[in-house]
Amino acid sequence: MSADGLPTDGLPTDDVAAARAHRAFTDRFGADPEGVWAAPGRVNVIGEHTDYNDGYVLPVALPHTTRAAVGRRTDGQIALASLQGDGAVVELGIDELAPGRPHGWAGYPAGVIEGLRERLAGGVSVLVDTDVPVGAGLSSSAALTCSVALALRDLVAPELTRIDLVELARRSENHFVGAPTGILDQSASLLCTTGHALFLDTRERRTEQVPLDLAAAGLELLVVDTGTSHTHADGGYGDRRRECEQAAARLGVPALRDVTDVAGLPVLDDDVLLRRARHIVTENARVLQVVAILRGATDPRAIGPVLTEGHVSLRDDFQISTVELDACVDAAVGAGAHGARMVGGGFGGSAVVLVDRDRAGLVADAVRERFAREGYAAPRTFDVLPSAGARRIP
Ligand code: GAF
Repeated sequence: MSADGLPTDGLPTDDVAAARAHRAFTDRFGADPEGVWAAPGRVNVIGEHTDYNDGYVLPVALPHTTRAAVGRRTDGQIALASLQGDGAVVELGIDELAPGRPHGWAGYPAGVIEGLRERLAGGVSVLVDTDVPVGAGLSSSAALTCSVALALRDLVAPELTRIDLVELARRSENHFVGAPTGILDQSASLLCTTGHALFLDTRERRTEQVPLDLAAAGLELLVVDTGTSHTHADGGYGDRRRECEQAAARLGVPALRDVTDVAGLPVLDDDVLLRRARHIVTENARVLQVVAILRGATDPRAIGPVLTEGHVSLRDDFQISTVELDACVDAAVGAGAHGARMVGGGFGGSAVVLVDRDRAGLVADAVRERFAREGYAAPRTFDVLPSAGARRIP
C-alpha cells in the first residue's frame, strides 16, 4: 500500500523509494542528498491533444513515480545519474548547458536546471530512479522534469508556485529537449491529488479537483501498455500541432478552443484540417460532458461510452492510433469494459480501460488473447486508481 492507502501493484512505498534513491545518491556522489522528491506519471481520462489548442483536459496521476535525489554542489558542475541507465554519470559545467546539450534522458533534468541557472551557480547533483514506464505514453518525461523542478523549487526558489513549475518543466521539454508538448503532463504530475481527476482549462489555467472515487464504485482504470514506440520529439506530434494551428488560422480564431460547434467547420476546404479541427472541437465537448457526469451524483460508469467515442475520434479524425491500440479498445469493450481509449501523444503507447474491478482480469485476458491472435507482442497491463501528485518524500 502507498502512503495514500492505495494498492500499488508491487510499487515501492514512498519510504522505501526515498531510502533507495538516497542510498544510490550517496554511493554515486559520495555525499548525502539534501532530499528526495517524487513526481508521478499520468493517465489522461479524456481531453487528448486539446492542451496546445487552449482546451480542456482531465488527467489522473499514476501511482508510478520518478524519484529525484538532489544535492547542491560548489564546483559549478552538473552531475546527472539514473538507476535505469547504463550507470554513467553525465557531467558538465553549468555554463555549458544549452538546448541539446546534454542530450538523451539527461536533457530533461538539465533543461529544468538551466531554467534556474542563476540560482544554481555552484552546480547540482541529481540521481533519478523511476517506475513510470518509459515511452509508453504515460508521461515519464514530465515525471522526470517535475520531480527535479519541485526539488529545485524547495531548495533554491521557494517563491515559485506549482503553476510556475508547470511552466518551468514545459519549457525544459519544448526549448531544451525540443519536444513541442502542451502543459497536460506537467500539470497532471504537479497538480493532481489522490482520489481526483484534475479538470484543467489550459487557456485560463483554471483547475478543479473532480472527485473520482473509482474504488467506491467498484471500478478501476486498467492501463494497457502496448509496448509499441512513442516519442514526442518525432514528427507526428508536431505535424498535428501545426495542422491544428493552420485550421484555427483559416477559421479566424486564436485557437481551436474558440470553436464550440462542428457546424462551423465545413468552411475548411481541406479534409485533413477539417478532421483535425473536428477532433479538437468534439474532444473539448467530451471533457465537459465527462466532468458534468462526475460532478453529478451519477454512476461514473456513465463516462465509459464517452471515452470510447474519444478513441474513435483519435483514430478516424486525428489519425494517431495504431492497430494495436484499436485492437485493445475493441477487445476490452467486447469483453465488458465500460469504455476504452488510447492515451497520450499517440502513434503507439498505452490505452486506458474503465472496467469493473471484478472484471478487470477477464478484460486483460481478452486483450492479451486478441494480441496473441493478431501476432502482436504481449502487452503489459496494470490497474490504477487516481493517485497523489508530486511531493517531497518520505
Ligand atoms: C503528450 C503531450 F506531452 C501533451 O502535452 C499532450 O498534448 C498529449 O500528448 C496529448 O493529449 O503527452
